[in-house]
Amino acid sequence: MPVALITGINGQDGSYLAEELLRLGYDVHGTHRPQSDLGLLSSFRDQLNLHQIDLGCGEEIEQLLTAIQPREVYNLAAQSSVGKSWDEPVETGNITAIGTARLLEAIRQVDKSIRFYQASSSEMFGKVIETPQTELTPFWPRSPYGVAKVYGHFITVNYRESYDMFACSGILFNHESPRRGSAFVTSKIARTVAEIKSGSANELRLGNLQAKRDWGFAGDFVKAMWKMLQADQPRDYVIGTGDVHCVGEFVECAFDYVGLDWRKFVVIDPKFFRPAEVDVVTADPTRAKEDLDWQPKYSFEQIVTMMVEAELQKIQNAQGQTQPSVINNKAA
Ligand code: F7E
Repeated sequence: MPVALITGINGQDGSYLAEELLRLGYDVHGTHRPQSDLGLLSSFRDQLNLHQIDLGCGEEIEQLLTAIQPREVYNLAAQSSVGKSWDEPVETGNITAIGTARLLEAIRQVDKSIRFYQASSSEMFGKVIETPQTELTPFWPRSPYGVAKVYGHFITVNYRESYDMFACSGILFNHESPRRGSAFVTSKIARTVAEIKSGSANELRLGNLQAKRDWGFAGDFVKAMWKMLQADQPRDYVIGTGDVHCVGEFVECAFDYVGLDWRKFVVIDPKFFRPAEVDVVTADPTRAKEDLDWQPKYSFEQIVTMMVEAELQKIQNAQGQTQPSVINNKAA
């Protein structure tokens, strides 16, 4: 049974990847920080080996690698909120950037043959130099988070080139799901739209509606992570859909789904604007398609619908109702 280690297993991507690796027959280990919420793992937690470790401590990482001897390590742990990274720039650098170096160095010390996946981000492209973005597009990060991810990306490239390690980065564009953390805009929109529909909220406060993102489904994207580590050669890959929409379109699509006019509920609040913005990012995932036979399956509309529907369902479950969902109402 191959052994895999996922850092940050309790997040959106960690939970989808853990499920995928279990399905593929792996012995799955995962790290999480003390006191972190493990709710996303609850339905299959008994099949996982969980370890309380954060990427702030290289020694603990080395001990864990020595004990479990993984074939593959997926580094998904990070301070992943772009907005929060302006409030916590040093901690973001410590975990998101230097944490990657700690992990790579621990792998080098324990077993150089371990295959390593780094979660790089489209935030590295920032103020984009060309459109669409490929693996060769230069970076211009626009936040402490983006800067930290650039470090993580290049230290991964550097370990590959210096030590001949199988280390590669997936440059992932935005990827969403009903498991998305509540701080991210898609999750906030889906949750609040469901609350407005069910009468427990009356407005949705947002910042920049013009920002454009290439939104995919997280469950599709974790499959690309695994494929990258099964390839003959380690390479970096852009993972995205190539389909771009602005935040306002996400809002409109979510309100449309529940039959409400978004203009009556959305309030623009300067508090949610960022000191520097990434205006638009667009993936060119050609390399992933050609080398890995990877393609996203879910469309923008399907993702919006899936997220709003999941939030409506949560509200219904909390209220102990058995009424049919909006989807079923519409079908009827
Ligand atoms: O913001 C705008 C905001 O926080 C998207 C992370 O997974 O993807 C994610 O980073 C856009 C921005 O994601 C609100 O200004 C408007 O333009 O959902 P977000 P992100 O910053 O794109 C990349 C690929 C990662 O790697 C990151 O880890 O939405 N926006 N109003 C808002 N954003 C938030 N959060 N809240 C608002 O009220």
